[in-house]
Amino acid sequence: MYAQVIDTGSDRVRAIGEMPEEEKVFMARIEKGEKIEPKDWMPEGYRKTLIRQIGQHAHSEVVGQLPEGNWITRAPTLERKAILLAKVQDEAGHGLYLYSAAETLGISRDEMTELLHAGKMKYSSIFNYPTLNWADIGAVGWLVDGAAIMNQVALQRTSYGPYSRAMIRICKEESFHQRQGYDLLIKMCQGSPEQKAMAQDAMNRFWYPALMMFGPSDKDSVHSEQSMAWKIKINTNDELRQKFVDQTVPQAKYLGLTIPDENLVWNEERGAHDFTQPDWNEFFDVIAGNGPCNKDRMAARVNAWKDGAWFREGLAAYAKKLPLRKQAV
Ligand code: FAQ
Repeated sequence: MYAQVIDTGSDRVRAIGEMPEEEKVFMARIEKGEKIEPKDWMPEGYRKTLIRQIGQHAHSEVVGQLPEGNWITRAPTLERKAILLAKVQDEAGHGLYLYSAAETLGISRDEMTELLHAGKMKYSSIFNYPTLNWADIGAVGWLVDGAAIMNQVALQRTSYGPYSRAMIRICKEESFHQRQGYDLLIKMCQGSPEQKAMAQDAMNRFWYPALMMFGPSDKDSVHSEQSMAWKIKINTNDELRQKFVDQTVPQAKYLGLTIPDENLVWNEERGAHDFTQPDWNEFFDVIAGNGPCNKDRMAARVNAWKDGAWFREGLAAYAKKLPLRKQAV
């Protein structure tokens, strides 16, 4: 169902000697750390890879509103409700920055939405897992936003200007998201034994899906080599996953939560934690459309798109009328 239709043509990294002159100039700019802007010459594979990655990221932000939106009406206090509402609205905003960045590459937001709805573009695997208890909202902020930021901080230095600038703004907001999730879990972990048990249950269910957010292990990553040569990606999937584990272990300890991995241990020699990899069969199954919530998530998005048609049509009709009215005046 989720076959890759945005053919990036980027499977093979070419040597500089094999490149036409304009591509050599492009690669020299990338090497120097210059930003590539929308009107600059770029290889077709670079453009398509960006549309695939930025579009997928935009879809993730929008679909990512659903698991949290599920708890807005059931937030335990007015303050928590206001925080959650603000966070969910931020995710919509992040989607908009990212759709706008992708639009500079020659694809419209409508086209990307249609590709998503047709199962021809992806969104992050994580949002196919349900939020079953209130502590899950803490886990989404702490672990899911935490994993997202770990990747996005590096993406601020990505080579495509509009993407890099969107990332700078998004990272500022995501850091608030992560802190609110951690704060929520501190309160629950210092609360009643039942609340602590809810937090541990959330940790148990979100740990491995959070690790999966960084993508398959490097040996199975299709795009990393070319994307890193183009500085679209700055780190490999495994590098970021390792950094995330190393950052999260002391935070879990402070909360008094146990990470559900018996093999998690500090490796003095490597200066990093050894840990159990997620179940990669589950990951590939989820991104193939068979996760616990894939069907619900897509149904919710398709229905929202249909329900909003009258509003989009109204805006388009108004935009058409405006210059005519101005002319008449
Ligand atoms: N889920 O060759 P690679 C957030 C696919 S934002 C689904 O390694 P790549 C905010 C990949 O597309 C979270 N599919 O791919 C928030 C490819 O398939 P394709 C989103 C995945 O692109 C928080 C295939 O596997 N962040 O959470 C996933 O070089 C809380 C092979 O993989 C971004 O999108 C996955 N996890 O590296 C919102 C960041 N991983 O396309 C609400 C930008 C891999 O050939 C609440 N994206 N695949 O059919 C990236 O950095 C990269 O795209 C990676 C994957 C690192 C995700």
